[in-house]
Amino acid sequence: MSEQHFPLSDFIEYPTDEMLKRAQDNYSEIKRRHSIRKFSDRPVDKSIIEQAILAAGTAPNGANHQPWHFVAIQDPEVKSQIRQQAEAIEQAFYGGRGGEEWLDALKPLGTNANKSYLDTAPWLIAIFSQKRMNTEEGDKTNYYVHESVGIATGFLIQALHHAGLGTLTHTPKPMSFLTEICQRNPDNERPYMLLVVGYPAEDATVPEHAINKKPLNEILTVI
Ligand code: IYR
Repeated sequence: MSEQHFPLSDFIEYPTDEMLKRAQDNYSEIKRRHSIRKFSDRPVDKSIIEQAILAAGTAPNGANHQPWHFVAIQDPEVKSQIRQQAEAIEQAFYGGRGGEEWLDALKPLGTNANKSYLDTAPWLIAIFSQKRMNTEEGDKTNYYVHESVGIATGFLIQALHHAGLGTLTHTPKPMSFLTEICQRNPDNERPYMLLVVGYPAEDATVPEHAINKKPLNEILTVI
């Protein structure tokens, strides 16, 4: 038997010209989002992080199981532990484990194994995906876990940008150290991504390489 359904009372329809204007405004705002690799240590209120996580939690996902968990880290001691572990992994990566092709692809970004922003930025958000969901009726399988958590992460990045903060997606490989540091259950949860959050440092830069986005005719086919 299907559950009760409610009318879609909060959908808003706009006149066509207004709809185009809204789409343009959204594009203008989102195209100002750039990954930040130099953060200010200025504090950011927890309430901003909480609102952004609420937005992430509205993402479409498999069977509405919401297969994610977010750990928002501000404790300097925990951030420092994360930095130490991440840098050890990145040293191996940049020391050759990444392989020539990958390391070559990163050259225009100018990245290296130094991850001082993991200490400097006021917040790190560790995003975990969940294989199964615990309910009163027992354990249930989660579906489309990777897709769901990916979309939620996109929502989170957008929400933080919209609020006026900079972010960096960070995915040291392997990331299992985050499970331990954040004290998450390794049987059910996998670290998906580490998001660095804060104000950009005054001298933060964006590599030219990262500004060039593919034109519409390269990324869109209309049939
Ligand atoms: N995780 C490394 C390497 C890295 C990989 C990709 I793909 C990037 O777009 C950027 C960096 C690091 O954080 O330096």
